[in-house]
Amino acid sequence: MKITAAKVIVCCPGRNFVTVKITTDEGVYGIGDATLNGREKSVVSYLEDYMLPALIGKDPQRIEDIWQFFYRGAYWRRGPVGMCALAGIDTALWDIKAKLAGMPLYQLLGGRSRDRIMAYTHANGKDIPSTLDAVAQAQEQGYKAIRIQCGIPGVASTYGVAKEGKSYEPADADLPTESVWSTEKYLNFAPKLFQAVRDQFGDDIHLLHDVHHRLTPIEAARLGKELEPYHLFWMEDAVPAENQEGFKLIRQHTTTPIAVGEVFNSIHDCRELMQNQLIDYIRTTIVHGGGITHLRRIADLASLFHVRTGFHGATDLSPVCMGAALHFDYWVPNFGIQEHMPHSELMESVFTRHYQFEDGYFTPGEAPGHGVDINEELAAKYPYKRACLPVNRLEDGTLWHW
Ligand code: KDG
Ligand code: MG
Repeated sequence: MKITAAKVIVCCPGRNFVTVKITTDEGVYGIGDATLNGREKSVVSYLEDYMLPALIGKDPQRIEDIWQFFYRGAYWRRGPVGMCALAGIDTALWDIKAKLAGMPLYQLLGGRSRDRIMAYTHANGKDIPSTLDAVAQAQEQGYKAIRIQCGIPGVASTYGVAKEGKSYEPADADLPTESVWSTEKYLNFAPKLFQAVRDQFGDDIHLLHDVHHRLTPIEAARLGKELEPYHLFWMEDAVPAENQEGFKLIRQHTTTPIAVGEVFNSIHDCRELMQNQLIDYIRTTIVHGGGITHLRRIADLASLFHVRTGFHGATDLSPVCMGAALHFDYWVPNFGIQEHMPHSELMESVFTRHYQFEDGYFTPGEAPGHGVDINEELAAKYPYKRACLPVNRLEDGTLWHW
């Protein structure tokens, strides 16, 4: 069996998505997500200029060998662009293999380890009352786990808070816009927010929170400690993870569970955090982590250290990634939770899916493969439109982490 064609489909049905499509001489094809938010075209070039030409003629059933060919063979390994490109190919190959086997992908991975997949969604508002309304709305939709983000009094714009009447989408401008950050105002405010949520909704709901890399380790330690009474499911990305020693300091001070890794792209980014038991949830998902082949290794390593998966699932990960992730979640023994930010109706007309949501939980569907397809004719009507993520400055103008 041979790969006869491999191409990239770029479309923007409300936001940019990069999809790899691989076709075989037996007519079976597979697709994979290779979207890297705000840097989509770099991945397209990596794929079109270097990887896809080398795929033609290869046996699509040799997923492992193809993965090693592109990983070891790149010489300059790892990195977000290369690993996203590799993920697009790897996911498409798993899709092909599962279709050839006539099985849903989760069966090929080893069968399901659970009946349904718990997902969390986002609730955000410009102030505490509107955030509480958003939590109530998410609960009405069935979610049992909710990520809470809120505007900070005295700070003009805050990460995770949607513009009036719109759903949250950070890559919203042709060139990066600037937002403002105040650690002091945030740290003073965050416990009040969670107090208000627990007061209104009680203990029978999982609460999550994303700090989006903005604190230093000792500040994160303070936040984790002050949020302990509200029993968070997790505190996410409290610090930038380049300095992994910092996680020791956080761990020494708080029992609030720690999630990290949506910007990681390799097992080497999280190995020491896991081995030292400094984290509880690993966020790296299929599109950013080199595909299913590499995520299996990350999840297996994690399982040795009581670390569970909590896959990133923002809207910049296409429905193709979501579909593949849900098959993975259904199988992986050390599953924790799956993030879900709903894609728009338009996005879901371009990408058709078999996964289903009911009462706070997903199932991946029984179609052979990962169950997500792309309507290429429709996709062609929505061409790429550059959109960048913002940058962040402290109140005195210092450039900070976004
Ligand atoms: O592209 C950036 C987004 O994916 C990110 O800001 C979303 O942090 C995020 C999350 O936890 O969903
Ligand atoms: Mg995050």
